Amino acid sequence: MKIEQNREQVSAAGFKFAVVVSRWNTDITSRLATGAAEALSEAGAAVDSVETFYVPGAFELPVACLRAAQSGRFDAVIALGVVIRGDTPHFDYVAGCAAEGITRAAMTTGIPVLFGVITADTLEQAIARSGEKADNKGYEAALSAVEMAVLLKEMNSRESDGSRGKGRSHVV
Ligand code: INI
Repeated sequence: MKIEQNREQVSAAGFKFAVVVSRWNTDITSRLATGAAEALSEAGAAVDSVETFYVPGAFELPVACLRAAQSGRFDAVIALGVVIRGDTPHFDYVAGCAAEGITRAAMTTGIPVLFGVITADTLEQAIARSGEKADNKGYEAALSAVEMAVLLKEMNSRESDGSRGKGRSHVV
């Protein structure tokens, strides 16, 4: 059974975002950064509400994302990178550590840290996933960042309203 998921139109106005970009394979990651910026702008994020940080490679994304998430200055952090499979197990280490570390940054801080990292077998696949709009992993991750920022704000406000347990089964 296929479950259809329609993304709600949510506004990024009033939220702050950190975008952490890996410089490894800059041709691709700069396209991801452009896609993320486009999605945030379309969602209504102010230009000065987005800060961008650069790291050498995807392996370094987790510590920079953790720092951004810990700072208390951002409602969501967007990690962007590309890891392309070679003939060595390096791919598995870099991609695995990036995924695990990014997850841990979110789970230890409670701040959404979005996984805008392409893991591809070939450069061609990576190029295809750094195209326009929905074909751009940065664009997609940024839309998810906005959605998560809105969701957590809503969850926080319901909690402070004391509306827990009043029979609402889901938040959005
Ligand atoms: N970093 C990437 O972001 N993508 C890769 O494909 C990649 N490969 O294949 O090696 C890569 N390696 C560098 C790594 O992220 C670290 O920067 C480096 O190991 C220093 O810690």
